[in-house]
Amino acid sequence: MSSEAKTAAASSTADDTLKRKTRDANVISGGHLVARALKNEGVDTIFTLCGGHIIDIYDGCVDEGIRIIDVRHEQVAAHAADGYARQTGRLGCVVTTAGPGCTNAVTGVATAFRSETPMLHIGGQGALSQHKMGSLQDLPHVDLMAPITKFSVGVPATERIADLISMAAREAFNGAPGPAYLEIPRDVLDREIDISKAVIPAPGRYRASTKSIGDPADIERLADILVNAERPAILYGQQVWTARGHQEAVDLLRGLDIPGYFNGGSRGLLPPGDPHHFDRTRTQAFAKADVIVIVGTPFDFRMGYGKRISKELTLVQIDMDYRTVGKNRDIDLGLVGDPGAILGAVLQAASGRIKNDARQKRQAWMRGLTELEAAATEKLMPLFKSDSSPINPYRVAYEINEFLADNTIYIGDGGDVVTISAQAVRPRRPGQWMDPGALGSLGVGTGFAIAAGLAQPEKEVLCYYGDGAFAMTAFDMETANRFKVPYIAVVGNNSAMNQIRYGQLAKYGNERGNVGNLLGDVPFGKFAEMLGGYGEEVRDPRMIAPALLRARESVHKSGRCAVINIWVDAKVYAPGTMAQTMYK
Ligand SMILES: Cc1ncc(C[n+]2csc(CCOP(=O)(O)OP(=O)(O)O)c2C)c(N)n1
Ligand SMILES: [Mg+2]
Repeated sequence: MSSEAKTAAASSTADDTLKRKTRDANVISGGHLVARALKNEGVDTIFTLCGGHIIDIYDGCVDEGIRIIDVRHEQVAAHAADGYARQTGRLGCVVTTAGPGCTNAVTGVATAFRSETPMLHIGGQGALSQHKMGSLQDLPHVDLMAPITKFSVGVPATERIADLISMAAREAFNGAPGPAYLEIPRDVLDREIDISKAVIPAPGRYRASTKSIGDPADIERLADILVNAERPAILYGQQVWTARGHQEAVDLLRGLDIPGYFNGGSRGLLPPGDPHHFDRTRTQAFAKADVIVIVGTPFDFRMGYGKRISKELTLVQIDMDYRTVGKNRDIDLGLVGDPGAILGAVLQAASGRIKNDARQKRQAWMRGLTELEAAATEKLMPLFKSDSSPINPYRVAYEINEFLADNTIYIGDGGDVVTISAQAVRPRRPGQWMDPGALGSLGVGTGFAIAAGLAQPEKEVLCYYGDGAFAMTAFDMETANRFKVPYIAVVGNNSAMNQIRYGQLAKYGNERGNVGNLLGDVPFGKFAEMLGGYGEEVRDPRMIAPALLRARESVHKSGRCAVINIWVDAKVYAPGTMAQTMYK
């Protein structure tokens, strides 16, 4: 009798793997197959919170040398897997137990879905042999995860585990990336089989290049459009960074003299002060441009669904997802493929055709926009330098930007204070801006910070939280300390869910507007101290900069997170909040 048959015969449900675990090299358990397949896919770290349904995966990870980062809440594990993928460019991986382990991770997976992050969620499930009998933590996970993933599948047999992981990885990188979910029942995971029966796609041999450029004729058309353009502008979105097309994106701006605008993870593609970097004049540029190219960001609420873009210009859209091009807004030319590959090919096609008269006009257009940028910055300066008390959140944003080092990864997690910070904070390098993206999820910060620290140990990590957002996931600051990836946390504390409160006050007045949005005054600096780190309360705007420096020093010296809790004026709101643009 083969060991596989013996195993199957011996167990009607999942017996304890560790008791039976054979060391026969020809035999492998489901959890070890998971680890083998993850290793083959280039996954070196999993984010998880333990549960009896998934422990054999940990045992496999120990054998394969895969790092296990265990957190205190599965939401953080999922955000961290997302953040790790954003930072490494590889497949992120979160492993949760059945039932509540999965439901707790939903927000993180959904965030990755709307942000188009390639990641794999592996979830436990009760044994197949107890299917529908009411086993512990049983839920229809595959149905639950289907609408927020690109691929949601149950693994029916141990033999197929590695094969289905390779399928999930392909799905995660298909077109615009996104999350995939695999449910593995406990008996499927714990079972041991002859390794010869397992389907294990060979590393490097089950995925093709994603660098497609679409229709070559459209590359030529776009090159023609751009060399003839006199007032072009390009907006780069999250996908440009996700697909690591940043060098080609920058080369195109420089090669043709086109002003660049950046949103989401593409912030930081060019350093502030670079002649092709623009961030305060998008509305003016889009109003006067003759050509606009939108790369890797949909016409969603952040773009007013494309409706604010003038009809009198040539609009080009490049996206990794065929379904996104032309959605919500008619376009003149659409290209589908890898942003970097397409932009590189366009520059190459354009190189021989550059016309000096058009280029000179583009340079003049850029000079004009540069002047407008400077004027817009000047206009903000009184707010940035405000000495008022309570502290103006614009001042906090300004001080944080002044404080950023060349290698600081900036994470924003909160409502209004973080929205305001986007007007001041300019990351110095690609990949150094992280935000939740279109799902707008509060609570991403802690998981992102842990992931950034693990993926980029030589970089500094700073997360700016609202007080509402901070309290959602802050307990995993302990995880950051435990795994020696301390970061600087700054809380803009207005003791409220202020971004929502604004709309309530505007709509229902002072009497009825403060309902369900006021929070207590919490000295969050003490939270860092409780975890063995440095904490400080700041009420004087002049004390922000020195407090940030003390935080940096303490994180360095103690290896523990620091929290600078800055008490800010609850009466100051971001312009978008006051115009309620997110709902328009
Ligand atoms: C998980 C989640 N719950 C609720 C919301 C709705 N929401 C958006 S902003 C906001 C207020 C956030 O408060 P805080 O983090 O303190 O930032 P503030 O607006 O006060 O600066 C809320 C509740 C959300 N985006 N995400
Ligand atoms: Mg708040």
